[in-house]
Amino acid sequence: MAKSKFEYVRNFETDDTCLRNCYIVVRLDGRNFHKFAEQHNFTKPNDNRALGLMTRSACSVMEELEDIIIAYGQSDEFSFVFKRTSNWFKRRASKFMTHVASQFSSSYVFYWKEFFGEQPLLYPPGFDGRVVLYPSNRNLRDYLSWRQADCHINNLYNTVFWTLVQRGGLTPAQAQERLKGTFAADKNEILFSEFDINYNNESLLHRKGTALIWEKQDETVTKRMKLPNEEEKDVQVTRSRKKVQAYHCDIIGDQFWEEHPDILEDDN
Ligand code: DGT
Ligand code: MG
Ligand code: MG
Ligand code: MG
Ligand code: MG
Repeated sequence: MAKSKFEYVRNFETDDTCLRNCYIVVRLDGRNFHKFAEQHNFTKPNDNRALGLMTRSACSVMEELEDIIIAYGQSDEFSFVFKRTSNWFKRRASKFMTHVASQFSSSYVFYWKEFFGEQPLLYPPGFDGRVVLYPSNRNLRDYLSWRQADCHINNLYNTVFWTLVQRGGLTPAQAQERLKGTFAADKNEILFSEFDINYNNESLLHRKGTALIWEKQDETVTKRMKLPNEEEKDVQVTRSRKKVQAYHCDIIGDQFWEEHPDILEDDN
């Protein structure tokens, strides 16, 4: 094909190929969700409709895009981990980031009503994205541990804060003052001794966030079959299908990884 004299502009594109052998992580975060949550009457500290919609959108990303082995989400963020051998879009960072962000954002709007019902979506939400590469299984696990530790720290704080406000009758400013300089043990103690709440019995979804992985599931369907020289008949056919499965459990310790040895590829 003849080239136009404009073709040279292509050379202005920069190379953003992700280093080989590394896990490619795309993390999305809701843009200005402090305001978005207020405007859409999210319950405090956790809104299960909002968390459900985030997870539904993340499932769509896993199902529609290639090579995602695990995703982890909490609050208004979700991280997607692509397998280290992925060669999707020749490992171009911008393709990964933009496909994840746009698939997630359109799903968030598309599935809004399924979760929020009569609560209208007042304006189009947006999500920022970034790409980070992790060269070893240890680094990748530490990344996911970092996000889950963040979930724990924020959720413990928010749980005590809103309990002090909603049940303790403190103003937000007073609750903030009360919690200044407190450690995790102090927060647990406030919940337990003043409100009879054992933090460890609070919902796992809120304390641990959501990990999405692929799992094989047997699916049995009835098929009408016609064999040569035989009558047509119904036959049960079982096949194994990969499905996205959600977990709300600890992913910092070894147990989760030992129970799901297929998620990570060997380091060497
Ligand atoms: P950004 O990310 O810099 O554009 O700004 P934000 O406002 O999104 O800040 P970020 O991402 O650090 O914090 C997430 C905000 O979203 C935080 O203000 C609380 C809000 N949020 C997330 N999930 C829930 C929820 O389930 N309930 C309520 N009430 N708020 C939530
Ligand atoms: Mg932020
Ligand atoms: Mg945000
Ligand atoms: Mg956030
Ligand atoms: Mg195109």
